[in-house]
Amino acid sequence: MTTRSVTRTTLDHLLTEIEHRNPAQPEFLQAAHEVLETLAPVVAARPEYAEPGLIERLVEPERQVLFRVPWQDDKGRVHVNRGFRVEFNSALGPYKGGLRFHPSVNLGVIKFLGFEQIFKNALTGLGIGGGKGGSDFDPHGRSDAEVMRFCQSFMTELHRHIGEHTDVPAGDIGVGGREIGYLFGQYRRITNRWEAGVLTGKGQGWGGSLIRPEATGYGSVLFAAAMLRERGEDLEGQTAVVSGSGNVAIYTIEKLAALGANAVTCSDSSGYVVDEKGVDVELLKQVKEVERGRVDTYAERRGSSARFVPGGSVWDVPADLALPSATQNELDENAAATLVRNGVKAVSEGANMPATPEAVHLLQKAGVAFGPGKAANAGGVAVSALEMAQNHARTSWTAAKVEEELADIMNNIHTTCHETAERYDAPGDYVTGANIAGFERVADAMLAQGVI
Ligand code: NDP
Ligand code: 2IT
Repeated sequence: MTTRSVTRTTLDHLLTEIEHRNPAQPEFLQAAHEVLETLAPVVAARPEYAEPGLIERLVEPERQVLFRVPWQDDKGRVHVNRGFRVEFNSALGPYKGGLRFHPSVNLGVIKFLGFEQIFKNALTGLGIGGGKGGSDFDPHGRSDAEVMRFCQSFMTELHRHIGEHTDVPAGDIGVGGREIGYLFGQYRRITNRWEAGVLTGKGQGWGGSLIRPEATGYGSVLFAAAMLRERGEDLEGQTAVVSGSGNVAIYTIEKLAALGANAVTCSDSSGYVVDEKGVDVELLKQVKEVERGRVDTYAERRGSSARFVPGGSVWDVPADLALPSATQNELDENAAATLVRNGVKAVSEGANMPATPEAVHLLQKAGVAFGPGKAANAGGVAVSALEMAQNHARTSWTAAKVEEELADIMNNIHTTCHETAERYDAPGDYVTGANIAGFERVADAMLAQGVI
């Protein structure tokens, strides 16, 4: 047997062990499989990575915090939600990653997101470890006062576990500027400290960075542009299908338009909108960010160019590019086959793990340029780290400076993934490139810091 096949067998055993230890956590197991399955070449080439216990430590969070979050609605009724913070790996810096408020949140979902975050944050080249948190609280239809009381109760427990040098949460699904404001207020009140760097995604004027709201979507488009450049193409004149209509989707659509491409869809959990003229991002912002409405309202107001399709799959709409920007496993094998049939050239994952493993395989086999989330959507957390740097220096940078840094970081991530894939005999395979490059950086730090 070759070294690589011995390594493969060892990794397979490890995966079986991980399955036994983490029953009923399908999303975490999916994420662990996806990473470990690509590591054989690097573990075979670098014997230090085969050291007993290294990968076992990597798949086990350093700390997991689970807590009760009681709160009262506007009628005085008491609700009890669950709060989570998984502090996965701090070899490269304080735990860093968002908070998700969505009814589907459970420990397995937070562990999958935290695990992905380790490698994503490593790829940015900045000093941030990996973590993730959230709650099964559903903010849809809740008043501002209810969201505030929930956030205050959540932070009343979370504050014990976070800090600018320890763990720095930010937003994710269901957590945006409003929630970060309420969370920061409660942290400040309880601790009696102005500790700006404890949360990122703060408002402008009280420690937030310019371009943080835009960063994930802009970065995902820049990653798509870099993949196209590699193939001698650019974004000019390309059409795109985008899913979601939240933070990532909105700024993905905005950047596509700015670079000469045209997003013809957006969606939410009720259905999708096709807009032949291209999505009007200002109208979408008004409906979603100001009024907290739904995409069917966008279609009603937009006039004859747009129609709302209840349910259905946004991936049925033909386009040159696909940028899934809603949630995990939203793009399955059937959807991937439809995209390929319709001639898609590149897929850039704005969301975390939106494509299923079968979909990724099919797209790659068909020669589609595929940018995995841990590379393509790293712009958000990268600008969060730049927000931390600004907070630490008690300064704030211009939008132009932050955008320039973001573009550099996204191009560097693209180059790193591309070159790493070539180095390990997988040219054009950004999944392998991202996993190995992220792994090398974290594993080297863990080995240097001893068995902890
Ligand atoms: P938002 O809450 O702003 O928007 C989420 C969007 O996705 C909404 O349109 C929502 O529709 C839709 N959606 C969420 N869950 C589901 C579901 N189960 N089925 C169908 N649609 C769904 O979140 P973000 O835009 O911030 O996050 C989107 C994705 O990007 C997530 O995967 C997140 O982890 C990832 N991400 C976010 C970053 C950030 O900086 N915010 C950074 C990197 C990645 P509805 O309102 O109907 O639920
Ligand atoms: O998935 C992600 O990278 C985020 N939700 C952003 C995390 C952050 O700390 O900005």
